[in-house]
Amino acid sequence: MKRALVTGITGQDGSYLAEFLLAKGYEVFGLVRRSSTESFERIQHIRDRVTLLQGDLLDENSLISALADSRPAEVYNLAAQSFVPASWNQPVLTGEFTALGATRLLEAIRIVDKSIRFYQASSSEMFGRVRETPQNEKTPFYPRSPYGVAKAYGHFITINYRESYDMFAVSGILFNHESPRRGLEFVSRKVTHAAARIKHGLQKELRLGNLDARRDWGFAGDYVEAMWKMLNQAEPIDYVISTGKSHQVRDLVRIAFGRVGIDPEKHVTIDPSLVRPAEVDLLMGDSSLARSRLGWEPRVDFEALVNMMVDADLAAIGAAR
Ligand code: NAP
Ligand code: F7E
Repeated sequence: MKRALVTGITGQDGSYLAEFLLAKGYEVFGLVRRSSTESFERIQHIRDRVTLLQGDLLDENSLISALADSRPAEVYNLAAQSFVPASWNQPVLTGEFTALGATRLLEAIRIVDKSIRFYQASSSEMFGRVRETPQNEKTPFYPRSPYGVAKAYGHFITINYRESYDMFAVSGILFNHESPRRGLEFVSRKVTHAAARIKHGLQKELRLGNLDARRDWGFAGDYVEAMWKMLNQAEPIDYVISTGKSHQVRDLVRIAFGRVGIDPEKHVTIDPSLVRPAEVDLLMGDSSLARSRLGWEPRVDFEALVNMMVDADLAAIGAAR
C-alpha cells in the first residue's frame, strides 16, 4: 500500500485530496497543528480512515518526526496561510508558513529520505500584475501581496531542491478553485453562503469589495487529481492548472443570486474596506501543458460550480434551522 503525507489536510484541498488518495488505495497520513478546539469538520467523514500526526510548518523537528513516523512515498504540501487579505495584516507570519514552511519541509525530506516525491501548492497569485494573458508556466511572476510573494519563494525553493539535490519536487501553479468546503471568507463562498442566507431570511445585506476583478475559477475536486498526476509522472515538471476561462466577481454574484431567484441589486453593497491595497485584476490560465502531458482537464464549469455551492449552502442552512 502506497503511503502519502498531506499537510493542510483539514483545509479545503486537503480534504478532497485525502478522499482521492483513499479511493486510489493509499494509506493517508495528515499533518495537523494543535489547537484548543479541533477543526476537523472537512475530514470528519474520513476521520477513521486517515492517520493524523501532530506537527506545524513552523517546527522543523515536528516535520522530521511526521516523515519518520509515516514513511511516505509522496508528500503534498498544502498547508499555508492562504487568505490573501490576511497576508497584509500578518506578512511575517505568512512568510513563515507559506514560504519558509516549504523550505522546512523540503529540508526534512532531504534529511529523512530524499527519494520522497514532493508536491508544492503554488498559486496563480504569483502572476499578480500579469505580464501576459493567458498565463502559462513560462509567464514571469509579479506578485501583488505578501501571500503572492511568499508563494513565489515556495515555488522557487521547490525548483532549487529539485535541481540541487536531484529530488522529485514539483509545483502545481493552481488557479482559484472552490467548492462547498471553501472557507467562508473567500469571495465565492462568501457570495453563495450569503445568497442562501438571504433566501432563508437570515441576512439582508452582502458587503463586497472589488466586483470588477476577474478570476479563473475551477472546482477543487477536479484540481486535486492534477496534484496526484504531477507526482506520478516519469519526470518532475511544474504545471499550470486552470479552466482557461475568466469571470468577474459580479458574474459570480449574478449566477449565485439567480440560483435563489433574488435580485442582487437589492442586497449587495460595496464596502471600500474590502478593496485590497494592491489588486490582482485579471487571472486566466493556460493549462495546455497539463492537458496534453497529464491528460488532465476540468470537469465542472463556472456556472455548475456556483450552483453546486449555492445548493450546498441552501441545504446546510435549511438542515440547521
Ligand atoms: P485552506 O482551506 O486555507 O487550508 C489551509 C490548511 O493549512 C489548513 O489545513 C490549515 O490548518 C493548514 N495550516 C495553516 N498553517 C499551518 C501551519 N503552520 N502548520 C500546519 N498546517 C497549517 O487552503 P486550500 O484552499 O485548501 O489551499 C491549499 C493550498 O493550496 C494552500 O497552500 C493554498 O495557499 C494553495 N492554493 C490554493 C488555491 C485555491 O484556490 N484554493 C489556489 C492556489 C494555491 P488549520 O485547519 O489548523 O487552520
Ligand atoms: O478573492 C475580490 C478580491 O479572496 C477573489 C486563495 O485561495 O486564490 C485565492 O485568492 C477576488 C479578489 O481569492 C470580496 O478583491 C471582492 O480580486 O476569493 P478571494 P484570491 O485572493 O484570488 C488564489 C489562487 C490563492 O492561491 C489563494 O490562496 O474577489 N473580492 N469582494 C473579494 N474577495 C474577498 N475575499 N471578499 C470580498 O468581500
